[in-house]
Amino acid sequence: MKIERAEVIVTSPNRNFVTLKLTTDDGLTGLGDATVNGRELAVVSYLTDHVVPLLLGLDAHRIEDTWQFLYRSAYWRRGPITMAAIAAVDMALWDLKGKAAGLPVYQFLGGASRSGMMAYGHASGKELPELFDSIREHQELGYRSIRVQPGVPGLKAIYGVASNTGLAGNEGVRYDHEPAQRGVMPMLEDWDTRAYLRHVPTVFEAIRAEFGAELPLLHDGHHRMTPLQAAAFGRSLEPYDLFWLEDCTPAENQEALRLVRQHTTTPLAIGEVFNTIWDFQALIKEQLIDYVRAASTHFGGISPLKKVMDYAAQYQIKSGCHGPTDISPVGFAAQLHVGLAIHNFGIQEYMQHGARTNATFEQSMTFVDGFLHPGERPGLGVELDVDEAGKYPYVTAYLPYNRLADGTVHDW
Ligand code: CS2
Ligand code: MG
Repeated sequence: MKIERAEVIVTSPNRNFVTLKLTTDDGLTGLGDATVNGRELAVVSYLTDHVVPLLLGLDAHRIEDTWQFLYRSAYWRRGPITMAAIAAVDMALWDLKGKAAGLPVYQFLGGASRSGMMAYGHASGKELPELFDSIREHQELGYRSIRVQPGVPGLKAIYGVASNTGLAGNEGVRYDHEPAQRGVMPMLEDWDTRAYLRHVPTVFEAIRAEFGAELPLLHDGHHRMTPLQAAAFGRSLEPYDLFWLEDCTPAENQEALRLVRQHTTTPLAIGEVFNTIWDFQALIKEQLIDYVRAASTHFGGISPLKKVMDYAAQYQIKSGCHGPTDISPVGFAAQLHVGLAIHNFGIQEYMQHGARTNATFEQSMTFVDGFLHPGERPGLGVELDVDEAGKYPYVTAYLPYNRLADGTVHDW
């Protein structure tokens, strides 16, 4: 099974996606996701100019060897662009191996450890009534766990709080234009950490009063706090029993988590912006987090994702893979196969793709009663309709950013 053709396909059905398609000499095709939100064309160049020429003629069965070759031979290690490009190759090779053997990928990772994976959806709203409606909408869709992002009095626009209402509004693409906005400049939002820290606990108190003690609730701090602020925030949320607090501090400084950890028992999740197992080294070894947020697409693919989750398992740390709409259906399927197989699965984020995206990427994945399953189709279980993809050329789109009242750029 030799790689005969490698194509990089860019499509923007509801948002931009970069997909690698490998074809072997026996006519099998494998897909990999290389989407880096807001920097898509950099990965296209990395793949087209520097990876595709190296792949032609290689034995498609040699997944680990190909991964090590791409990682080590480049000399320049890590980083989102490099690791997304390697991820796409890794996923496509797993897809091919599955198709060649007639087995879904999870069977190569140890087989199923469960019958389905609990997913969480994103509820948001500027005011409480809108937020409660959003939580109910998600419950009606089957979600049993909910991430909550409320508005903050005095702030106009906050990342993670959807600006339009109705989950199925605009062709089911409410999530697809949020967070990345189509346009040539990132959208400007505002931020005030003290107002946020005062307000959010009152929101969780109201949610517990309305929805009861049982519903698992999550919250994303989006790297905005200092260690001291995060420690106090985690403590103020303890009465509301969160499933997790995500990205409380910018975690490139892993030491910050030691301080946060000493002061709060609110579970912590980190790692959607990480690219390698090394980024998690201190966080896992010192048990500074409870959930690993890596995504197959930004972490070098299925092979390293399985490795980091196995490492985390030794410390009772669980998976909580990043699953926003900027992970394409291919990347999403890849991590569902890992999640089904590992023993230490925790939860899977699941924002839903828009209708045009689902028509472009045909998927075997299912979401029933709040539980995800990758399906039984050989390989990853995703096929790309190339004609459909060709209808939607790349559109410039950027994530937003924010500034404080005095104009200083802040973490968003
Ligand atoms: C978010 C994402 O899903 C999440 O937890 O943090 O919306 C993230 O900001 C985007 O995927 C960035 O591309
Ligand atoms: Mg996040």
